[in-house]
Amino acid sequence: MAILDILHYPDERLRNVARPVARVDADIQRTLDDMLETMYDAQGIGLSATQVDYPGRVVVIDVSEERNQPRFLVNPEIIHRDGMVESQEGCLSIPGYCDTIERAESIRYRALDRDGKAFEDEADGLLAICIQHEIDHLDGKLFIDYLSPLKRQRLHKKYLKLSKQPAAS
Ligand code: GNR
Ligand code: NI
Repeated sequence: MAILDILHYPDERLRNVARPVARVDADIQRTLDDMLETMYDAQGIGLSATQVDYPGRVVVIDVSEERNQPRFLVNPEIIHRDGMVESQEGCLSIPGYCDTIERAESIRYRALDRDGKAFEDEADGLLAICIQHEIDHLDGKLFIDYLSPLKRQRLHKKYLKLSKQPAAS
């Protein structure tokens, strides 16, 4: 396993749209395992392929307190949304910023698991939020895209400046 580099806003590669995975083979499984290790290392509850500059539609999630319930979603799709909730979000690709946006409260989704087996399930609470956040990443979308233009512009300036400074050690 390996810890991968996580891209930081405003890296343009965060805007790439990921391609569907044709087959869950050993290469994809290794990527999923590396992403899981990277997510645990960064103390996130989810991580998308886009954030580690991998071109396929894959996501890892663990919303458990104990950090022992990993979920692997390949080609995830939301097939139904219900309700609306305010969601306080942060993102490993936008370190140090969090804000409140609206998300669907509960979802029905389908995906392939780590063995390439198709499944369908329902989610609510933090898991539903996280799945929506990660699928957005696969579509090149960030949670700050839902904020007002004024807030986004302020954020963009701040993170552009940060990105031009030498990395902290
Ligand atoms: O670790 C994360 N926490 C989080 C909190 C509220 C809503 C979404 C998230 S996902 C985030 C990890 C991340 O950036 N995944 O893309
Ligand atoms: Ni994120």
